[in-house]
Amino acid sequence: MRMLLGLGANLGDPRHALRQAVEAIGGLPQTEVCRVSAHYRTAPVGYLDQPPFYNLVAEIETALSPAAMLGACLGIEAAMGRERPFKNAPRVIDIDLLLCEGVTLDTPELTLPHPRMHERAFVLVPLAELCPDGVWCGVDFSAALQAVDRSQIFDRLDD
Ligand code: PH2
Ligand code: MG
Ligand code: MG
Repeated sequence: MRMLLGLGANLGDPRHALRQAVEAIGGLPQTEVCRVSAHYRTAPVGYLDQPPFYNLVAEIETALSPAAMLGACLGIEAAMGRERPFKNAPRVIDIDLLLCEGVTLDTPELTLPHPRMHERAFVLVPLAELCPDGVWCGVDFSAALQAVDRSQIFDRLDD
């Protein structure tokens, strides 16, 4: 199954953490990383008193279910030292499932498509690099892309 993941980090060496996390995702069973956006330096959303984030979006192909992939991503976060002191707190790494091909889901653990992806420049701008027409596996986010506030994106850096 094709999936889109959103990664973010703003503690320690965030760009190294992004690379390390992508590598770990590629090392999961029956999982291949197909495409990865550049790194984007972005304004924090939600809780503002923290350093800028680095964000990327990755497209993967996996035989894992969405629930299994969520568990695996939480495992990678934990192994990398992720702590959760409060909502939207600074973090060494965050790995979110954005879209899973053909899947809509609303459980306490996981909602797909990701409920806030359409309002987040730090997701939409890297995603547009992979899907310039604003459509991914039949999911159309082109209207959100038109409306995106690019002032929230400070820099694009090659990984
Ligand atoms: N993640 C959040 C909340 N705010 N802001 C930026 N710029 N990047 C993120 O990845 C991010 C955020 C919740 O996970
Ligand atoms: Mg997140
Ligand atoms: Mg998360």
